[in-house]
Amino acid sequence: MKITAAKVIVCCPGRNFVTVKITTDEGVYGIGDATLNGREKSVVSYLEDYMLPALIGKDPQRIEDIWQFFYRGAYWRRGPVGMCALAGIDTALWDIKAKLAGMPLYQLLGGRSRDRIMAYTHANGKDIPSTLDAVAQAQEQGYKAIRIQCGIPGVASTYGVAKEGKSYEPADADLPTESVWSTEKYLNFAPKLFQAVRDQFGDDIHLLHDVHHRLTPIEAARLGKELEPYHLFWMEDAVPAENQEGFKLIRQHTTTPIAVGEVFNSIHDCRELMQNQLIDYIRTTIVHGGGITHLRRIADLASLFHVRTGFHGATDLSPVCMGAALHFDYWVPNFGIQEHMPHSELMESVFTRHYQFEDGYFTPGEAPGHGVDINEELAAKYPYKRACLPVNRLEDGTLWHW
Ligand code: CS2
Ligand code: MG
Repeated sequence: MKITAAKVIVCCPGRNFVTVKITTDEGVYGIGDATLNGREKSVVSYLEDYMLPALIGKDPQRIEDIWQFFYRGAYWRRGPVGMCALAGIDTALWDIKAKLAGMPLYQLLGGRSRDRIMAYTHANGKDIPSTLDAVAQAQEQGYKAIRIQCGIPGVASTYGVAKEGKSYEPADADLPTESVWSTEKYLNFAPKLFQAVRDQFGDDIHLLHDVHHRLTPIEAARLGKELEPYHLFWMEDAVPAENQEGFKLIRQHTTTPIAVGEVFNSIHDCRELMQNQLIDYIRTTIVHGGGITHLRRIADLASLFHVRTGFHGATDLSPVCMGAALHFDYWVPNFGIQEHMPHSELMESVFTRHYQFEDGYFTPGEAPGHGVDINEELAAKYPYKRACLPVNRLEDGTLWHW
């Protein structure tokens, strides 16, 4: 069996997506997500100029060998662009293999380990009352787990809060916009926010929160400690994860569970944090982590240290990644939770999917492969439009972590 064609489909039905499509001489094709928010065209070039031409003629069934060809063979290994490009190819090859086997991808991975997949969604508002309204809406939609983000009094805008009347999309301008941040105001405010949520919604609902890389380890330790009475499901990305030693300081001070890893792209980024049990959930997902082949290795390593998966699932990860992720979630023994920021109707119109949401849980569907496809004709109607993520400054003008 041979790969006869491989291409990249870039489209922008409300936001940019990069999709890899690989076709074989037996007419079976597979697709994979290769979207890297704000850096899409870098991945397109990496694929079109250096990877896809080398795929032609290869046996698509040799997933592992192809993975190693593009990892070990790259010389300049790892990094978000290369691993995202590799993820697109790898996911497409797993899609092909499952279609050839006539089974849904989760069966190929080892069958399902659960009956359904718990998801969490986002609730955000400019202030506590509007955030509480958003939590109520998410509950009405059936979610049992909800991420809470809120505007901070005295801070013009903050991460995770949608602009008035819009759904949340961080890559919101051709070039980076600038936002302002105050750690002091945030740390003084956050416990009040979660007190209000628990007061109104009680103890049963799972609450999550994304700090989005903005604290130092001792500040994260303070936050985790002060949020303990509200028993969060997790506190995410409390500090930038380059300094993994810093997580020891957080761990010494708080029992609030810790999630990290959506910006990681290889097992080597995750290893120290997991083997030292400094985190509880690993967020690295299929599109940014080198595909299904590599995520299986990350999940297996995680399972040795009580770490569970908590796949990143923002709207800048396409429905193709969501579909593949749900098959992975259905199988993986150390599953934690799946993020779900719903794609818009327009985005979903370009991608057909088999995964289903019901009462707070997903099932991946029984179609052969990962069950997601792209309507190329429709995709062509929405050409790429550059959009960059914001940058962030402290109130004194210091460029900070966004
Ligand atoms: C966020 C993401 O969903 C999350 O946890 O961290 O929305 C993140 O900001 C975007 O994926 C960046 O493109
Ligand atoms: Mg996050």
